[in-house]
Amino acid sequence: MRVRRVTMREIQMSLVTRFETSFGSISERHIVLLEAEVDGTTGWGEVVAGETPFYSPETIRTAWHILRDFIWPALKGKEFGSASDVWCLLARIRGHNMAKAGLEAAVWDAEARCKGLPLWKLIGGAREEIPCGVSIGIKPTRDELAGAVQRALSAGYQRIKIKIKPGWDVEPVRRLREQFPRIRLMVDANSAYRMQDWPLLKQLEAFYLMMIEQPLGWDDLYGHAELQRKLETPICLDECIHTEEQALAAIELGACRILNIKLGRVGGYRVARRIHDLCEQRGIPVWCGGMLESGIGRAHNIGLSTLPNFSLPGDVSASRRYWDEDIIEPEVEVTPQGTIRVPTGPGIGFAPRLERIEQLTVRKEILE
Ligand code: OSB
Ligand code: MG
Repeated sequence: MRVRRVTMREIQMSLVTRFETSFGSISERHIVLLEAEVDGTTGWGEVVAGETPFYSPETIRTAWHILRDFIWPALKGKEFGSASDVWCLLARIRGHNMAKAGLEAAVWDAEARCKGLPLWKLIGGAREEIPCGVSIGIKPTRDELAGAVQRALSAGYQRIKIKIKPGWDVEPVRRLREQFPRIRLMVDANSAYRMQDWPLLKQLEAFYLMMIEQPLGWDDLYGHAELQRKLETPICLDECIHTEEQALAAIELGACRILNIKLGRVGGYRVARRIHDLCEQRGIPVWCGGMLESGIGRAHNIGLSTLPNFSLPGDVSASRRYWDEDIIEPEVEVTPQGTIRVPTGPGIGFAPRLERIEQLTVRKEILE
């Protein structure tokens, strides 16, 4: 295989509802899409970096720069056997996992299309339907939060995650537990707490949460290990895990009992699968995180979620939760049972709507 050409596009899309986390609030997304021509086939990938470096160090602009000035030169003209080799060709470039993952994913899509296979089968997926959860942002009031939870439950979603931050934690969770005593509920702090806040996190244990996601620093494995020893509730790591080695360290240290895997954060399918396999061997359940992706990134998340150890509902939700109109055909839909049926067509199994993508494009560059 050889990548002949990559079209980079930055598109702009408005979220249906403003999304607030402990690190910021967003209503307009800028997303980098990659269209890769691999031999005679086209594959699509999405760079999940945000507009700001508040979730991770990468941004859409650093990704653009690294793709154009380093990733493309490392890949251009190179012959390789499978999409799984892309990671090795990029090994000299340290970090920038989201930029790498976007292109790797596009090559996987192309390889699967070329072989006439669904991408999820090519990566070894084993599930025809995936369980879905929702991630609900910080709301102005507890009533609005309860309303959003009720709507998600009515739509069928199997588990509810709410974002927390200091000042928006114990009381909103208490309120939800009063109204919804039996739902599968969890919280995500996006690194908003310090070790000395542990008594407050301990108070959350009264509400039998499925897990607490990333309470401490984005690179603080040791702190999470110390905190996990004080808590009965499983800690789930997100921001902390960028490599297979960090996943191993987290497990060995006891820094988490559950892992959130995001393709972008770990640099693509190759590493995501290795972390998945490691967790499976160690009895650590995983689930697929989300980054407010467009349909392209979401389609990849659906594929990844078919691997056997993705046993917990992920943040993989329907197109309409994010966008009035998505950029793929058909849109992603969630069944009343809170699942997504995995598509059976080749590649990601959804068709990019090129005309709509062009309309939304604010920047474009062709690498060849
Ligand atoms: O921490 O999982 C996170 C969105 C942007 C950045 C980080 C996170 C999130 C979400 C949204 O929780 C998940 C989704 O795409 O629905
Ligand atoms: Mg998270």
